[in-house]
Amino acid sequence: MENIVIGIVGMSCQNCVKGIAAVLQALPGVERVEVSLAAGQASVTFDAGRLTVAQLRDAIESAGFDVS
Ligand code: 9UX
Repeated sequence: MENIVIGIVGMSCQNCVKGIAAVLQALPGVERVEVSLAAGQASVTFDAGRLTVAQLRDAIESAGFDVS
């Protein structure tokens, strides 16, 4: 398992946090997701054999947020 912290721009409330967490959690290969509104970032533990960091970033952007 690999862990990455991705900066997220545009989260304004806890529903944003929940939405991003749900989108990331739904990707096959994602094991653990922690999204922080205060820190503006997501910490994701994932199986690098099944998923790339680019796919994680794409999923966040598809949900309507910018990745920093
Ligand atoms: Mo809260 Mo986020 O009303 O797009 S869900 S700002």
